Amino acid sequence: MAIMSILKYPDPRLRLKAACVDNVTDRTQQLIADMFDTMWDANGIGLAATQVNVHERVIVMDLAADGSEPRVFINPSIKIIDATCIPYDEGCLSIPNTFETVERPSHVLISALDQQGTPFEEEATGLMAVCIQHEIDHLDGKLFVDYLSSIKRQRIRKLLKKERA
Ligand code: GNR
Ligand code: NI
Repeated sequence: MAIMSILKYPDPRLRLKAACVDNVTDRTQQLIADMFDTMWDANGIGLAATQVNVHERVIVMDLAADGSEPRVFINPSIKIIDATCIPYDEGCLSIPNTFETVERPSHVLISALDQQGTPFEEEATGLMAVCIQHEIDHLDGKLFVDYLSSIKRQRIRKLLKKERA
């Protein structure tokens, strides 16, 4: 069990593009275990490896946030099934104390490898659809604040800077 430290906006390492996982190894399993510990410790519902400064395409998720629904997505991709956007008040463990409304497609088909490296597909709506899009964005170096106006983004950046100082 290891709790990793979570990079905080505007750390430039959050902008790196994560590489595909070629082989799911013991090292991948260790990373996944540590990511779950880190996510649950921080009371998050999802975590992308990018946020713990590992630039590989690995996501963990537990929409219940209590250990009851652990999910792993390796090399995830999505296809949009319904492009109708739904608004959701998003937060991010890399952007503490900040919630803003973001609109994303409401229904997606996820393709990924599971923890054993076996491919699977799954349809997602609601919070699951929001969360997988938020996490895949992390793997591509993108943050939810990128969808806001630059004025709002600037304000968030200054507030976080002040809180940390
Ligand atoms: O814990 C989290 N909650 C959340 C709420 C609304 C939309 C997305 C999320 S993901 C976030 C954890 C996180 O930062 N994952 O990258
Ligand atoms: Ni996030």
